[in-house]
Amino acid sequence: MTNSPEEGRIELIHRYWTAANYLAAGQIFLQENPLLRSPLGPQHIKPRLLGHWGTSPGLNLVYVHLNRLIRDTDADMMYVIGPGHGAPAILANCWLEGTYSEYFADVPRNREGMCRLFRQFSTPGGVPSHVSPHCPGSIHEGGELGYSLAHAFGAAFDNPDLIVACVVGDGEAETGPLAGSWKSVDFLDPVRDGAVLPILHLNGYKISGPTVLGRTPEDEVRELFGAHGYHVLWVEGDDPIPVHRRMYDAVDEAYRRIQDIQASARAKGEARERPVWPMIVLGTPKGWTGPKIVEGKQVEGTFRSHQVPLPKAREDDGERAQLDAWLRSYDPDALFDEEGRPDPAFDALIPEGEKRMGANPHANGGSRLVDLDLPPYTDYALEVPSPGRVRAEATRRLGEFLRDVFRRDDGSGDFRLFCPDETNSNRLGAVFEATDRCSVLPTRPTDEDIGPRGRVMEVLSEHLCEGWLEGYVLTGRHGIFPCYEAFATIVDSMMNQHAKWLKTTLEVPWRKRISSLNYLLTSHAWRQDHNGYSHQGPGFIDAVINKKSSVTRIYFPPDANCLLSVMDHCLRSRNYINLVVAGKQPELQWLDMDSAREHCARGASEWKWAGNAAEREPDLVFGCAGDVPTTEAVAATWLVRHHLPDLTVRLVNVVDLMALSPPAYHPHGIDAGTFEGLFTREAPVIFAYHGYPRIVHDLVHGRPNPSRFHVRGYIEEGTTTTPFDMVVLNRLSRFHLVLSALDYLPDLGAEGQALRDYCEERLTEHDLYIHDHLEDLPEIQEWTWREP
Ligand SMILES: Cc1ncc(C[n+]2csc(CCOP(=O)(O)OP(=O)(O)O)c2C)c(N)n1
Ligand SMILES: [Mg+2]
Repeated sequence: MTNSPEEGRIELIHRYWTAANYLAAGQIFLQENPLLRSPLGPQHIKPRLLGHWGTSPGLNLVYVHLNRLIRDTDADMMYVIGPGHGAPAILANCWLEGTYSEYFADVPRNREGMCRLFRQFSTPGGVPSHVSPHCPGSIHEGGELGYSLAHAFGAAFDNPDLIVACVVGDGEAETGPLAGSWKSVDFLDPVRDGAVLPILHLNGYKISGPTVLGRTPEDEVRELFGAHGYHVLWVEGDDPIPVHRRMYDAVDEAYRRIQDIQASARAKGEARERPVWPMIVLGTPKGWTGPKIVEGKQVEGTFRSHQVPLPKAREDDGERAQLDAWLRSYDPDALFDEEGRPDPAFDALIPEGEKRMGANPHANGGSRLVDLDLPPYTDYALEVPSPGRVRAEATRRLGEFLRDVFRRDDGSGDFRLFCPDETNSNRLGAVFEATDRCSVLPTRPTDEDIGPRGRVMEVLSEHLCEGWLEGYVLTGRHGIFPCYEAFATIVDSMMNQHAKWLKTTLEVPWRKRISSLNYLLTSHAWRQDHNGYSHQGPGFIDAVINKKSSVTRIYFPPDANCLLSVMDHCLRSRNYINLVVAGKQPELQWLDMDSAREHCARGASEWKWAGNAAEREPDLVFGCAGDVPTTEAVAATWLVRHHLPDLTVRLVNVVDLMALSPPAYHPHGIDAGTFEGLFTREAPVIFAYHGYPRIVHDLVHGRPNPSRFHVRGYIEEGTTTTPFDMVVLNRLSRFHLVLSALDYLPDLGAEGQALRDYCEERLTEHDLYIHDHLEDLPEIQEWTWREP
């Protein structure tokens, strides 16, 4: 049963909404005269009219009704806005509730502050047009549509008392990631987690056309969401007061249903049956209360209200008069006092302190962040008595470390692993000794390691893994995303948006640093033994490289001990996107733990045991980054030393890819002296690289004589073939590296020619052998390092 609100309360809600609508419109149009105390002139209107009106009235409506609910129930609520282009609405509400002026003292809650609020919106030196990090209470800018619901669920995980209200645009609902996000509810444990209240904003339109759900019959929309596991509360209309009444009841009922689900599950310690969570469908006109007709065309209630409904208001007298009439229709004198302060009656709808959605601490996640309790990674050290003699699966070792991160959880529950169904395949399965895969759906006896309390979030959607993890870290927790390397590019764009968010937060002083977004790219291009060409693609590295250097780090640990050292570092770091690329297959191990730690701290170093140039300037340098390329480069070093003992050769391994770049481009770039100490000024450098080769050329631009760098990497050759054939097909094999070296060294006469012939013969032999025996030559499979 809901209590029918008193009419006075509905009236107050309506007036508050009206004030927010006025403030939203004011931000889009006005630079002066914020309260319309004089007739509107062209000089009061901004020269460039930018922003989005259409979605704003709906976002305002939701905001005031959530405020009312918080006032009545003391609920802890966050507001995630899918149509983030509706920032004028959110900024208006933050200003009304006072949080805006607390964060930005130069925008006080009076006439002067209102003028600043208007003038700064979408103007140089001002604030962006979307719900960016500058906006109090935001964890989601909503610029690129599709991720709101995933972020909302990520925020709700492990926050049992939090309700995340999430507006989903009906246009946004057409995106793949959003359409795939509804199932998140099957991973939400009502005992342990908070709740998400999705609000589908069915305003019928996107930028210039109708939306699919906007033209779908109501019963089908209800069935669709019913099947996803939601109880739909339908609020529709274009007459404000009846809509307010319905919305008032709907948020009450949604809250009551959330409380019931949680109370009953928490009393029993588990959800005995699949909970049916509430959601609201809000069907109100796009651009509601705005201009009805402009130049003979209907604007209110259509796509034409999406951006600026009166684009010529400054120069065109008719449009300006229409703007004047529109803004005055809200009657600002009745909403704000002489000094421009909001009517004190509104205080009855503003939640207290941190209960205001603009001040919710979860939305400034760094303010709640607690360091992860990590076991000493050195306890997981792999015994490496001498370099290049034992083989091990690096990720399996890491899995044991991660298992114990879960085990050390003292109940605070702030670490999760997000993975598209590949935890075992990526050889991280040890984590299942400590926790389950998470699911609240029924299980079968044949299932393994699955339950509602699991901390491994396995869902076959890279978008969801990414979106949940982002929401989780943005609200002050920690996580890791192991992913098949080739399929990380699915979330390329999401990573891009997160990088922009992180970069921007550095410009917002009150935003506290959050934990880093940690990717482990494994099952990588070189060892896709089962899957072949479709699974071979190192492109995600290139995507990360191009992001702002202040927020990106890229690591290629060559073996298990280096992987442990790197991952420990990443899990302690703040505000970065950390990309760690490491294979899962048995590979040669190079460094004991002490050497690994030192090597990783340097970012790049000479492996003196491999070369013979310790005290001399080398004639030739082999560089390498990535586990498989490292093996080839070490083997190439051996070949050169064995066949050309008079030549001096050095091997340099790079763990921290950005070490290669000049420090001006990336803070991890090693200084010129160290760079030359490794790679010399003159010697040819044959570089074996894990990904697309051009990247290394790009990174060493600005280093001495960059044209002496000759890079071998993945050149889009591949199929289901042997591991060594992969490096042969891509011309990265030890033999190709040696051949390349011979091309760039001075003529070595008969000795050089003999080595060239030897390498070519080995390549021919390889080709014949694998076609005959369907596996690599024993001397390749069993190759280990020994003194040349
Ligand atoms: C992924 C993506 N594609 C395209 C756009 C461009 N765009 C901005 S707003 C918008 C329409 C959004 O419609 P809807 O979600 O219904 O929001 P409304 O403004 O109607 O509330 C589009 C297509 C975008 N921001 N993101
Ligand atoms: Mg819409």
